[in-house]
Amino acid sequence: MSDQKLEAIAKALSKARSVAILPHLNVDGDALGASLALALALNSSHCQAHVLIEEDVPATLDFLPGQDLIKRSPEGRYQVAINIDNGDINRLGERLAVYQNAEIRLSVDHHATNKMEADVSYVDTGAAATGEIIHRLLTDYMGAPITKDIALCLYTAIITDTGGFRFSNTTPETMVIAGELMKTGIDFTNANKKVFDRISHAKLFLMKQTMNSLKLLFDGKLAVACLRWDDLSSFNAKIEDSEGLVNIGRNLEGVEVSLFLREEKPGLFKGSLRSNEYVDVAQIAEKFGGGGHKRAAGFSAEGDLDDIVKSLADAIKASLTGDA
Ligand SMILES: [Mn+2]
Repeated sequence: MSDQKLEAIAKALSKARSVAILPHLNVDGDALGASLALALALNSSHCQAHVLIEEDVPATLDFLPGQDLIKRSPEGRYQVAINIDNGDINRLGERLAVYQNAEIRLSVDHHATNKMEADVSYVDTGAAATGEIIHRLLTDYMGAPITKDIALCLYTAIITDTGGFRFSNTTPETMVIAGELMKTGIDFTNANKKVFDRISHAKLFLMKQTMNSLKLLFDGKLAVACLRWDDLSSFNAKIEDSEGLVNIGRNLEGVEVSLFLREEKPGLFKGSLRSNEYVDVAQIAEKFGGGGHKRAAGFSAEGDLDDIVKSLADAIKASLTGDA
């Protein structure tokens, strides 16, 4: 089945001489893997494509190929800019100008809460990862060969967003694509080890702090945990070191919703929400100015931790009892 928007995106990319690829702030494996796969494919043809990010590449993703195509600042003006795995213009950070100054603005994403403005915006909420959409774009619409390097990037994108093919967003199509990628001979065990298993010393410390802070509310249906600024700064922890800590609460028996708050700067919190079976956490995150997926979402909040937890808990209580 052909999609007109993907066709238009493929056409614009095929004609472009320079492309800025813009994943969301604090890149994860899907955002960076999908971006690098596209960059590798475009650079192997006619075009100069850069992946622009503002932070360091997380150590968990340092094995991804194509990192010479990552730039910290734009090199001139780009003809085409493409937003990747991001539904919120604020998550372009300082790269917003690059996006707005491009002649053509494209967007490819899978977040249900996507609000990006673009000349062509393609959102497929049924795709487990943006990497799946990029795979479809490259193979079905651009006729680009999936090299081993591109395959490793896309495989990493998919395992990141499906938790290693375990989350409910995993589809038969996800497995078919992953199978195709494996056929190229990628070292998938290493990718899984780097993304899921290896932990830094800082992360071990943060895991302990998270467990110490964990509280249960509403008959154990809501787990709340937080990391304070002092915890994060005392161990020189990077943002990636707190990735996945929301799952400590989510995985506890009886828990439906896990709320994890990380104090990024004094008084400024980044919130993560996960649910197990029935609560739509994207709706809750949206009430607090964030967004995401039904079972995984995020938001930012400023102020006193107790107040923030209280207002979140009230909103979550309503959806736990069905009074939302
Ligand atoms: Mn994603």
